[in-house]
Amino acid sequence: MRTQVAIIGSGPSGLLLGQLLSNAGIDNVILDRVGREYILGRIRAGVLEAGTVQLLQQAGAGARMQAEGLVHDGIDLAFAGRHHRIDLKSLTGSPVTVYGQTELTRDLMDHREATGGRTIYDASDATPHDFDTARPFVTYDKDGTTHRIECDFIAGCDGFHGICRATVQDRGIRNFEKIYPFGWLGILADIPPVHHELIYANSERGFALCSQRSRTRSRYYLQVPLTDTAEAWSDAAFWDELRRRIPADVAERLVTGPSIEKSIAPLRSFVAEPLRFGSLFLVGDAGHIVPPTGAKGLNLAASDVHYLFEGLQGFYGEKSEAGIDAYSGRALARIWKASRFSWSMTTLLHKFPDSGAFGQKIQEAELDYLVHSTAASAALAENYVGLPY
Ligand code: RFL
Ligand code: PHB
Repeated sequence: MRTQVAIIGSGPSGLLLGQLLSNAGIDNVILDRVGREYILGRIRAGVLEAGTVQLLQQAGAGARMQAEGLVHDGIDLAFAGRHHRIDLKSLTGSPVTVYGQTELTRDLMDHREATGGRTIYDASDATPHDFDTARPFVTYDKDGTTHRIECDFIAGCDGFHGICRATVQDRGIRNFEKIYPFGWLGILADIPPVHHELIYANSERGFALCSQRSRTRSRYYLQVPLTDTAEAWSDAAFWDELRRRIPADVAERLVTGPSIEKSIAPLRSFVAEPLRFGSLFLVGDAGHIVPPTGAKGLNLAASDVHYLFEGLQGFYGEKSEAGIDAYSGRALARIWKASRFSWSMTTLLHKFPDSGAFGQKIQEAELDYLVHSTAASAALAENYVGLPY
C-alpha cells in the first residue's frame, strides 16, 4: 500500500491530523494497535481551548460539539473553606468548552468513516522504518500477515507508551521528566454537576476537582497516593472524601450516585526534544505529557497537529519545507509554556508529602493573592484558555 502520510495512532492527534490532511486532499492512512470501541472506552480530557474547538470545526467534525458542548466563562478556585471565581471570559475575551475527549474522538471517527478515510484498527507491531531516507515505510501485522505502507512522512500520534518515540531513543533525543508523588482517582457518574462551572479545590486533605461532561453527567477527581487502587475505593468512600475537600456550601449541594467508571492516573510532566527525526514527527502525547491539573494535554495535541498540518500543507501545496522544518521548534515553544503552567497549577493545588503545615499556608497565601489580584488572575486565565498558536 502507498500513501502520503502514514499516521500511527487513532487518538485525538491522529484523527484530527488525518481529517485536516484528507480535507486538503493529502492522502493518509491511520493505524491503531487496538479497536474503535476500546479507544472510545478511555475516559480522559474534558476541557477544550478555543483553538481546539476551531480546529475541530476546521476538520468538519465540530457540529455536535457546537450543539452539545458547554461553554464555560469561568472556573472556581477553592481553598481555606471558600471559593472564588476566575472570570476567564472577561479577563481574556475567551471562554473554554466542556466536551469530553470520548465524544470528540467519536465525532472524528464518524466523520472519517463518512468521508472515506482509511483506518486500520487492531494493527499490531506497527513499526516506522527508514525515516532518515527518501523512502520511509511502516510495517504492521494484521490477521497473521505483515503489511507494508510506503509513504512520504510518518506521524507518530501513538501516545506516551507508543512505538514512535521508543524507535528514536538512540538518535539524540533528550527526555525531560518530572514524576509527581501522587495520582488522580477519577469517577464518572450520571448525576447533575455540583456547580455550573469547574471547581479546582486545594485542601489540607489534598486536591479535588469537580468537573462535568454534561448537565446530567459529572466527573470528579481526588488526589490519592500512588499506592492506592481504584478497586479499594468504594463509591461511598469517594463521596465522603470529596465532601471533606470542598467548601461546606458546595458539599451540601453535592448529589451522589453510582459510578460508571473509576480509575487512577499517575501525574507526570514529560517533554522530548526534538519532535522531528527526518520524515518522522512526534505529535501529542507521543512527544509530551502534562499533569491534568491545567487541562492542557489534549489541547497541546491539537496545537501540535495545527503546526504539523501547516507544514505538510506547505510541503504539498507550495513545495516548501519551511513549515515542516519549523514544526519541532514551534510546537515545543508552546509545549514548554503549557508544561510550566500545568506544573505550577499542580504545585499550587496539591498536597505534597514533605510540605507540611507551612507549605499549606504558603499555598493558601498564593491562592488568596491570585484571586484578588487582577494581574495574577489574568495571567492564570490567559494560560487556562490557551496561549495563542
Ligand atoms: P492518545 O489519546 O494516547 O492516543 C494514542 C493512540 O495510539 C495508539 N497506539 C498505537 N497504535 C499503533 N501502534 C502502537 N504501537 C501504538 N501505541 C499506541 C493508542 O491505542 C491510542 O489510540 O494520544 P493523543 O492522540 O496524542 O491524545 C492525547 C490526549 O489523549 C491526552 O493528552 C489527554 O487525554 C490528556 N488529558 C487532558 N487533556 C486536556 O487537554 N484536558 C483535560 O481536561 C485532560 N484531562 C487527561 C485528562 C488525561 C488523563 N489521563 C488518564 C492520562 C484527564 C486524565 C485523567
Ligand atoms: C475532566 O473533566 O476530565 C478534567 C477537567 C479539567 C482538568 C482535568 C480533567 O483540569
